[in-house]
Amino acid sequence: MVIKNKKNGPKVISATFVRGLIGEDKILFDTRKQVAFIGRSNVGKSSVINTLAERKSLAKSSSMPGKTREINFFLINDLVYFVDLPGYGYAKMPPKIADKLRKRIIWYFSESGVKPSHVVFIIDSRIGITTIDKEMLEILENENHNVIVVANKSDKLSQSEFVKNIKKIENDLRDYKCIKNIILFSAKTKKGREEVLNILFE
Ligand SMILES: Nc1nc2c(ncn2[C@@H]2O[C@H](COP(=O)(O)OP(=O)(O)OP(=O)(O)O)[C@@H](O)[C@H]2O)c(=O)[nH]1
Ligand SMILES: [Mg+2]
Repeated sequence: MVIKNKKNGPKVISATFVRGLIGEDKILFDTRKQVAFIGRSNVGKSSVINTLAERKSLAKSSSMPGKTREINFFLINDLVYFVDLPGYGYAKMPPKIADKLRKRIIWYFSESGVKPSHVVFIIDSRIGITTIDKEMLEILENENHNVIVVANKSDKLSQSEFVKNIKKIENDLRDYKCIKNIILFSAKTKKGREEVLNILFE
């Protein structure tokens, strides 16, 4: 059930942790749609989920990169699953573990049989699009996913970085047909929250 509050957009009434998968399991699959959250380690995937759901620690976040290792399913309003994926691209992670997590992410997108209604692709708005982000975007592009780019941590941008960084991000992403929206976001200040929820629940 989605209750639309005219002023604040869709309202999250219930949010619960359902299950953590490690890939190769049976995927959680029912008639409800799934929204996947993907991005480099530490960009704030878990924090963005908490902000969207208005819950402090539904998804576990940490200042140490590499926090989320399983594919965690959260049920929102008994209607849609938010799927918190492990991060990729953390240089200090032992290569064996990094490889396992990368395979886990690709398993979700390419082998699990799920076609998420939206993929929320999260970047750090100070850092922008990296080489490894582009590799991941290629996979999403080839499989025709419906991607929303969320440029998180915008509260950390200085005035001068603001315009410059947005322009650079838009320019770097201009050739990806799978990208439907680019939204400046802050899990800290909740900037962009209504905009993202409106797209996910439309
Ligand atoms: N200032 C600021 N800090 C943020 C924001 N979003 C996340 N953080 C911080 O960034 C760190 C990483 O956040 P997580 O949500 O754990 O990041 P993640 O992408 O889930 O990380 P992994 O699970 O390791 O891939 C934490 O210390 C958060 O408090 C934001 O919008 N603004
Ligand atoms: Mg996480």
